Amino acid sequence: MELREPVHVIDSHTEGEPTRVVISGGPDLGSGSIHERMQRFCKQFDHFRSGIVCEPRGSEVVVGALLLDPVQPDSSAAVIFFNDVGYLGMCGHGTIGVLTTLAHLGRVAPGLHRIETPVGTVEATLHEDGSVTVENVPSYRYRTKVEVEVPGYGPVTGDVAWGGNWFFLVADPPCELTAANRIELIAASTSIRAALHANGVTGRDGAYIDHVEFFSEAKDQENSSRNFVLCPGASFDRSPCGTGTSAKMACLYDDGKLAPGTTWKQEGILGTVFQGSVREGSDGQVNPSIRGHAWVTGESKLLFAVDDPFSRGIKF
Ligand code: PYC
Repeated sequence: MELREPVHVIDSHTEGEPTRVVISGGPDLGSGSIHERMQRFCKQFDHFRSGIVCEPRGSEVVVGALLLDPVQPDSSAAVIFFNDVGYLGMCGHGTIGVLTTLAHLGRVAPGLHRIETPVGTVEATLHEDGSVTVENVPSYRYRTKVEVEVPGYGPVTGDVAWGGNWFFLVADPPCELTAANRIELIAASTSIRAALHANGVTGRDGAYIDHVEFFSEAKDQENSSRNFVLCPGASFDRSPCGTGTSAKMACLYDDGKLAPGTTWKQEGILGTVFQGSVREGSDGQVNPSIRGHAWVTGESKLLFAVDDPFSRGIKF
């Protein structure tokens, strides 16, 4: 069997949501800013993205993270996040997974680290107990109480907010937020996303809103709220979603319901929790932080035979 160069990956999960970090064997994206290198990745090596995260080597749940050399000498890493349908600006659970993976490899020690992403450099602290706090990119609410007519569901109202990705946040879910209801929740959130698109509801500068987030009361009284997050494509976040929690906290801050420094405990669909808080930023934005825990689950060499019809992944 003739093989292409193997790809060394380390898998982890952050509060239930998987991250696959590409350690070696990735495409040569040349030099330049992380944003420029992401453009090259999309245009010339998209088959690499799909081959790493899609079936048969991955699944729609997996978020990939391509490790690159950072531009700034004081950064610990640069990273491009991707999934089964495309690329993510930032990824909270993924950043926790990346730092945990780098610690597993012995490349970072507990302390503060700077990680470059296509939407800005984030700081992340690896704590002695193995948990990670991510100081996410500045986040803000862009539009409040937007009503959209959703075929089969009627009018749905939500806020549009940025937390490193674009979110539509809905406080009135169609059913109880439980993993058992995931099929119904995916159907409803996918219909909302399509209706936003059909009605021209976007993020700033016409950006496509690719995440939809439902909220309800927390199941555990210790926590502040529970969510369900539809990710780009048809997968849902098994974790409480770092960028989604950031978008939520930006809205709460805007409503005067979350004071800077107060802990917000966001429970996800599996009952796992991200602890968040905000610091006041400029122009009404907030600087959010989220803390969670990742666990390494595997270390593998992905093989690609030259005649494998699915070396670019299966496209459904
Ligand atoms: O944790 O920010 C996040 C995230 C985005 C998509 C999946 N997880």
